Amino acid sequence: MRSSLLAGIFATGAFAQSGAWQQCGGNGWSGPTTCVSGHGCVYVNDWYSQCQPGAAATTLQTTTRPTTTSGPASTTSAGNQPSPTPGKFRWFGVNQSGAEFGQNILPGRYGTEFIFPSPQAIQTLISQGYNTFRVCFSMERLVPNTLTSSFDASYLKNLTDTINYITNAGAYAIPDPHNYGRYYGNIITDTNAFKTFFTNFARQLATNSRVIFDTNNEYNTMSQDLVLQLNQAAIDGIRAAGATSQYIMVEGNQWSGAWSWNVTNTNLVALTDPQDKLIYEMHQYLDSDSSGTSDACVSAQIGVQRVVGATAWLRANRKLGFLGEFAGGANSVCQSAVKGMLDHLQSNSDVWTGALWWAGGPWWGDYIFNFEPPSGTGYTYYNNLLRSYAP
Ligand SMILES: *[C@@H]1O[C@H](CO)[C@@H](O)[C@H](O)[C@H]1NC(C)=O
Ligand SMILES: *[C@@H]1O[C@H](CO)[C@@H](O)[C@H](O)[C@H]1NC(C)=O
Ligand SMILES: CC(=O)N[C@H]1CO[C@H](CO)[C@@H](O)[C@@H]1O
Repeated sequence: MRSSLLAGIFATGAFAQSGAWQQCGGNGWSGPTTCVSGHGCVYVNDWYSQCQPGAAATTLQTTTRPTTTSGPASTTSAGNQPSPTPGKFRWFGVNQSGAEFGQNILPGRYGTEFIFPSPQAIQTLISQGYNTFRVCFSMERLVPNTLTSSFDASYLKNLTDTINYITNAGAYAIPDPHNYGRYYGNIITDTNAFKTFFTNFARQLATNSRVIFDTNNEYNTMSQDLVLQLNQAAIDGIRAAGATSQYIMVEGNQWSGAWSWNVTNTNLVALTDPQDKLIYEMHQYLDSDSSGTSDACVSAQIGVQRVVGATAWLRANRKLGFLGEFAGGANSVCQSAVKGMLDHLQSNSDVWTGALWWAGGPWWGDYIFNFEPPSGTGYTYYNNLLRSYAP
């Protein structure tokens, strides 16, 4: 599976040094084991060492884990934030799509326009080691009348059944209002109503400590200040429900892209949480426009290149991040790019708490990133690689 990466390195000459972010060691690696000036070869896992800027210039053994530290120094976490295990994610898994499908037909019919994730598929993924599932849903189906009105009991039950299935199995569930900061297509501007929605919703899940809240999927093309206010309203609403043990994922404007986070979403540093349990959820795809609509990746290095700015932002601002959506096509360039990105995130696990593949779910069919076992394109191509990052 690393054939293209090997070919790429050999093209530069067998005795050359590896470049920034390139591989420099690992089980079975026979390429260069030293790095270009200013970079050190850092052990990531038994199969992969990487040239990272500023790291002590060392050549590590390729097969055994060094007894010295493998992860970066832990410099950022504070308060109630998860204590990081160097080189390990806390949350790693798959988006579960289905209940938000058919967004143009509301409320739509169960089994026709939308569906809930399959417990059997989730169980298979848990048995592969994945421990986190983001369960997408539609706010219009949950509260059909207004943001502050009562829930559709049947949709709520199906959603909470899915969440409870996941958490009873010992994994984490992230209920995701897949609404892009909108309700029936209109940008949500009533922050009080948004807060009330979250108070009502969080009350349903307040005692489940394996739930992680997500304020909304991919705010975009809206006021940056409004994104700040909506996230803050959601945080305040969740805490007002007495849901105080759970982490809350906040998302940014412009589809929450990691590649532009340090330019677009810097105002979100001002979000506050009395429980100090905020996680900045970003998304990143590796095609030319980062939209995740093509199975072609820009290059084998694009994964790392698109997230390093976010890593620096998180560290500089003493925040924690989570890559809530990522994917790549079933080809060797994307595989190298995905691997490089995940290795980077994992080796910066003092600020990156985990990542989720986009996406599993019963209705993806021949979708380029389908992670539904047993035969989804993404699952068959990427499961062996991805499960090596499971906590
Ligand atoms: C909930 O799921 C049941 C099947 O378990 C289905 O009959 C029902 O229509 C669903 N309702 C909604 C609103 O999803
Ligand atoms: C933002 O991040 C990108 C890469 O993700 C980086 O190229 C750029 O220099 C960063 N810009 C700032 C202002 O930090
Ligand atoms: C990048 C990507 O695949 N995004 C999709 C997420 O799922 C929603 C609906 O489930 C789609 O509308 C997005 O295009």
